[in-house]
Amino acid sequence: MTGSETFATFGIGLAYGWARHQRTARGLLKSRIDRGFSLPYGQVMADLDVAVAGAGFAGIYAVHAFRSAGLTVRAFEAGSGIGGTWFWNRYPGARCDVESKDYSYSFSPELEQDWSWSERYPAQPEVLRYLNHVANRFGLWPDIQLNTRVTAATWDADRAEWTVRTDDGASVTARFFVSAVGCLSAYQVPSLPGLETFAGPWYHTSRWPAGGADFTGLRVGLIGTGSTGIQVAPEIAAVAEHLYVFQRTANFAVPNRNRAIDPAWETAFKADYRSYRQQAQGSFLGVPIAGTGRPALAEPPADVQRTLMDRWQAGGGMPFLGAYTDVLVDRDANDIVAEFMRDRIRETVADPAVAELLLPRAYPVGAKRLCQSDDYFAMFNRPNVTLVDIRSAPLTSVSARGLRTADAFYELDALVFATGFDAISGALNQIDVRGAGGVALAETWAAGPRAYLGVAPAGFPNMFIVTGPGSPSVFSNMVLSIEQHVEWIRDCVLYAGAHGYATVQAKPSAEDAWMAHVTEVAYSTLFPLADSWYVGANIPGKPRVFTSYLGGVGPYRARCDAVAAAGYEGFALDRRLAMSSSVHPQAQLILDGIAAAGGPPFWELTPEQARAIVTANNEQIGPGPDVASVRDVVIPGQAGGIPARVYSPVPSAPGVVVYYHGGGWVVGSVDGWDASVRALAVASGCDVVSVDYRLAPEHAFPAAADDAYDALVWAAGELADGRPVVVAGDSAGGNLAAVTALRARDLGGPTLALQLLVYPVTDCDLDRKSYHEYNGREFLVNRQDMAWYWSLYVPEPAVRVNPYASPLRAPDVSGLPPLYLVTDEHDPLRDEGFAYADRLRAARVPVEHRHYGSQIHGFFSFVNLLDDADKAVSEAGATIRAVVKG
Ligand code: NA7
Repeated sequence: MTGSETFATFGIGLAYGWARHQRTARGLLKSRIDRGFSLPYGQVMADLDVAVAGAGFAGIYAVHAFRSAGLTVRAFEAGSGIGGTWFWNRYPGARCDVESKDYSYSFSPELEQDWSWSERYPAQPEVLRYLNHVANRFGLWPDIQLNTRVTAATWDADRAEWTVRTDDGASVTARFFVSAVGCLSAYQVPSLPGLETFAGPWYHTSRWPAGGADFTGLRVGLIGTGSTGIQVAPEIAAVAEHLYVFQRTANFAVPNRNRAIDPAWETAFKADYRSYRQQAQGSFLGVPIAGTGRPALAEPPADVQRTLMDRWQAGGGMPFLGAYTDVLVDRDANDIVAEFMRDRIRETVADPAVAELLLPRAYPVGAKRLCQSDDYFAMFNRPNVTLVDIRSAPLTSVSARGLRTADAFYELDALVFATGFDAISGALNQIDVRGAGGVALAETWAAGPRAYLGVAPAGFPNMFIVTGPGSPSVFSNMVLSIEQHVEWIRDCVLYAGAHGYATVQAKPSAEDAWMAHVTEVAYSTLFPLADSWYVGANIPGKPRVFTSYLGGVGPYRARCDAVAAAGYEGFALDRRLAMSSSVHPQAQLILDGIAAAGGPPFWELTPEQARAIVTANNEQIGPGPDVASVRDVVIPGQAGGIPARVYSPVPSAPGVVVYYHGGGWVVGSVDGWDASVRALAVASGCDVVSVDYRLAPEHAFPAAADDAYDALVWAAGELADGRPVVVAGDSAGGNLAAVTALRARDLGGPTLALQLLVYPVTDCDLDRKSYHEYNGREFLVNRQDMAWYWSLYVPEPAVRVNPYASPLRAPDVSGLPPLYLVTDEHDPLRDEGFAYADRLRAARVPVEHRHYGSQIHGFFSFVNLLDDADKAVSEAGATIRAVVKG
């Protein structure tokens, strides 16, 4: 501490400090503290641990997985129901192209046994029923907020938390932000001139009216012949007077051979569901497909035709394309399969001219999503269906009565757009996501979306994307990939908590390397050859980048697991806050006061002079809150009576806190710490004994430590009388509390419920980084002050390594009481606090750590002056309350 006569500007601090004091710190407590030590680190009290955008398959499971891990979570969903893409895509004929036995959660063996699918390929209503069943079964509704669209998410580096804003005008803070908005959520309607003038109704398949649309007797124009268009077309053709299918690109489609699930088959299959799921996890697509394992080009052509026909008859895209190993990497092999499929179209469609138009030739089969349908091609044999080629004569405009192409006009009563999505990045780019330095995600992704391992975008700390760009996502069984991502993210969040990291962020170099790998793998296949939504080609102006990982689900999972096992390789994990250089304005007022007062530094004063300054300064804090009783006692110590003051907030408090004030073992006093100790008594609801231990240099080490221990023995015996006991202290007092906890363990002394250490001195090494950061700088305590204090408390340097002076040096810290650690950023003692937490964690001692990123050494005592002091005392008190209640 620099030697000012008083804090010159405390007058200002005092004026508003009093006003704040009226509302007390007690109201600041939130539910988090009730969970005791489930979260070992949290420098701020964010509203949530995890905020999730979206409640489709990913968001629903995220709620369950995070919550089951003891984290607080809320998912915000724009829809009036859960289900995401399965909520919105309720057009007739909507059906999953992955089998129901695969396209379902695997996390709960009970769930997979209880639920019965009715069909091989589930239709949209059944998928939605399933998801609602899951939400009901696992009681997820309280943590899902419907009808609420996430509009913005902003990273706050000072607090290491996200502020997530929603379209109802509300906002919530969360330590982690998880996007579960899905890969195919942002639908696109082509900009056709005159669409607004169309007299009839028009629909996009992805925003289908909940009540359905009636096309009976209407002339309907359908634009789009991808998976969706192919599914909806036969449904419309069945009721419409006439259906015009406007085709820009002819697509491949395999039969579904959809059928009802046979109960006997189901029973047999479910008997070994677990091992099936395991196979799926290690498979290429997230579905165990039995391929031949051979290249088509190495097989006799007749055998290839037979195999393809067998699989065509069996139905399903994955087994068909997965028959041979070279179909998606060798154009000649691909051509064999493509020609086989064209033959099937020729066989099915009666009119050769129409068949010819339907033959896909523009891209290798599989390089666009392979469509599945049992009745699409046959539909063109109906007299009320017309195929319109808009490749040769493109759509030009819409008028009130219909659609105009370059060479004709089509009179229409209704229009249906099955024109797809701004895939992978579209939905996330609709949210104003701002990461480190306020940089927008959309800006970062201007050249194409990217994320390390497809899950963590560099520059966006504590943000994860479920099935993001660079992950297998749409090239896999989405449900399985969603589960893998959510579980990986959950484990990463827990790891950060367990190791005291405030932030987790992908390193740009790791992201670059990963995306280069993603690109390299993609370009070893035929996929980039198609103008597909996979590469963003369907959205005008979108950069053409292939952003899905084609290395396979199993290898990808292994890579993710290896990254985690290596301590999250490629991620920067940081204990402190990113923008830690700024001092809180309230604390700055205090520092300004010291600077304005001038005067010699502490270490040039005598201890008496320094004590006089501390006493005068602390008087500026003002009185603490009233308590039921205060009494001065003298504790019998081995070296004589130890004065102490007992604060009782209520007549019969549930526990006892033995408190050791700070002041470098030299300058502190019970009187000087009166306000903050009162506040702690009120916040904890416990009796607090503030110990007037002997000071140095009159009484050098181990006098203070001996008094501290004697006071504990007295408090635990005489005062507590069976009630739980906690030791606590700040700065040098934190040292005494830590040492007392060590001694109690070593000597078989009183059992402690908790040790509350506030920016404690844990080691005599004055060369840690934080000591050099605060070397000679104008802060309440700097490196020179600490050297001076040590020289008075333990004059002989060789003795300072004694664990009862430097508890960090204790050979063994296991079996110590749980630690609640408070640290601050602008503090030479910062790093030794972190080091102590690390050591205790490594010894499996429960640790909860709150770090105040903009605070200064000593802040905990300035209860009337600093909001953070009120908050810190309040949080610590609440933890003590929880601990003593058991
Ligand atoms: P897709 O597969 O992107 O299909 C969209 C269709 O719409 C496709 O035929 C497009 O033709 C056509 N389209 C898109 N824009 C236009 C314009 N401006 N004019 C004419 N035609 C256009 O979307 P889906 O909804 O079918 O399927 C998306 C995924 O959902 C699917 O892959 C499955 O994974 C589930 P194009 O081929 O671009 O010439």
